[in-house]
Amino acid sequence: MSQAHTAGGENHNYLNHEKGLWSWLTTVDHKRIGLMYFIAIALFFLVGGIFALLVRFELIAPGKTLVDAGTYNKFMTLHGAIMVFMVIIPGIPAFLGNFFLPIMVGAKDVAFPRLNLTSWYVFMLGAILAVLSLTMGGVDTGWTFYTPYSIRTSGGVVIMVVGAFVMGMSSILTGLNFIVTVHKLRAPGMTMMRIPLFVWALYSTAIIQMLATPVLGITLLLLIAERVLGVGIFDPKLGGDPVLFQHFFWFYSHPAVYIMVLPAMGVISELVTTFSRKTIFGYTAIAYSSLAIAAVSFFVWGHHMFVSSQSDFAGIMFSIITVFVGVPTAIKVFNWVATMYKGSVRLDSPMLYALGFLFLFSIGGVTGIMLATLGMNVHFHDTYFVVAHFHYVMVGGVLMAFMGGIFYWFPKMFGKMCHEGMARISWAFIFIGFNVTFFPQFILGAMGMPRRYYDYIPEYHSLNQISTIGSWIIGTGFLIALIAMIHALIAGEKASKNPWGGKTLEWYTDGDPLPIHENFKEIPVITAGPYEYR
Ligand code: HEM
Ligand SMILES: [Cu+2]
Repeated sequence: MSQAHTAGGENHNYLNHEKGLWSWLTTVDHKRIGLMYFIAIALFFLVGGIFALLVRFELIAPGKTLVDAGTYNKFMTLHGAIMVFMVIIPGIPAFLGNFFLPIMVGAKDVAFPRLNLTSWYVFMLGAILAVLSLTMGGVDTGWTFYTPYSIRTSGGVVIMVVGAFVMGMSSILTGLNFIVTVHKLRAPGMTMMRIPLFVWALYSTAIIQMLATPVLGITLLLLIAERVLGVGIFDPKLGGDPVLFQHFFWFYSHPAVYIMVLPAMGVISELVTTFSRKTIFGYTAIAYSSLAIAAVSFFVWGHHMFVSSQSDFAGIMFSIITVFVGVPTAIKVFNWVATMYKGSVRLDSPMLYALGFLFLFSIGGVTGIMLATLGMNVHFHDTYFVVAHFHYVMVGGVLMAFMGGIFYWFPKMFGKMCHEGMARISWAFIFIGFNVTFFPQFILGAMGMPRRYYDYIPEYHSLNQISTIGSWIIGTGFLIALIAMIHALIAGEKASKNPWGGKTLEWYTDGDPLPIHENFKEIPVITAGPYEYR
């Protein structure tokens, strides 16, 4: 790429160097593929969000409000499956990771650009299959597909499970691409201890994606074999063991929660340094704690099965090991807070989202420790306490970081600034709405309200009402964020090359403000660590 400007004098960048829909559908540019994931994931988030609002609306009062119990179960399953497999798991890595990981290590693209495009198509295929289950009578098992119910119930279980399997393949391919890119395409001088912490986080995530996802794949195939061919693996009626399914499922799905949260932590490391104007505190500790979390995450799955006939000894061991996951996590939180300490903290919208993450994720983490404590789990298991816990980590944590990351990198991706006022208002609605929705669920859970139920006793009415009203406030917040982004694309102020004063390589690409097709005219030579503020 020898020219920075095309003949017309127009700024030459990755968005305009080729035009037309076909050029997008066949692109191997990691930046464009990242944006294609963004569009798909935003759409799925809208669908998953609508089902969430429907579920919450049904629960505004005891008895029937909107739909019957069978339909409620299908809405709830679709909400969970879409949010987990189609939004939170792919979200940060496939979109922000694809766009920024190569740039941040000083590469022109990922290691296997065509495989990267293939991953997008595989993901879309899986997602479409999963949603098609709606036309085949829906799925009412919950997103965990527990046996033996999932073997026996009618509806589109098979097609949704095939969809999840196919999306898993996509996840593995993306992980593979990231690992090879980090090892093989770092710019000269970019040692492993100089890669940005977002890259460390994606790298650790990719290891989990590659090691854990095949286990889910096998489990789902066995489930299909049993449903379609009657092979007796999980259903006791056929001579199988239903608890085996839970072991298989959580052997993937607990590490999967770190596929969700490690990238979010990576985003937070970037935001906290940039908006504190200070070199990150404890770079090495944060980098290694990501690897530590990835490793320990494989040994704690049994904390989902304390009351499923697991032996007492296994329960005690899983309880102890789970509490240890809190250590590397706490190390990160400590380092972020230490970075802010005596920094010159600026509360721009991405940083507000980062602080939202810190606050809400900590609540999610500490209630996780409570759930991991054997004696408490017996009371809290399968109650709304668990629902509140995982929403605090997945929405209050991961989604907050995702939003912060989008607002942070928006000017680099689109060359336009979002209206700061609108972005902050969206944050306020989401933050307040989130707590109004989910805090009451801790209380409901402690009072004994079971999760996944369509109906409840009158004693739970008022807290459920509050929770449903909260869901409307969050919905409004995301709508405002969407409007802020569309407004920025149409009428936003032109961004400068580095509006927040970031120090990592993506702020120093060639092209102004958008990166050129190949990111850098000449591959940069790195002489210092990623966050050198003086
Ligand atoms: C880091 C991000 C985390 C995410 C995304 C996450 C997500 C989840 C999800 C989705 C569930 C419910 C599973 C279901 O549908 O049955 C769950 C339950 C649970 N989580 Fe987490 N979690 C996270 C962190 C933690 C931590 C740090 C701990 C403890 C140290 C923890 C302990 C538990 C326990 C014990 C349960 C089982 C509760 C029960 O069903 O009785 N989690 N989590
Ligand atoms: Cu778990």
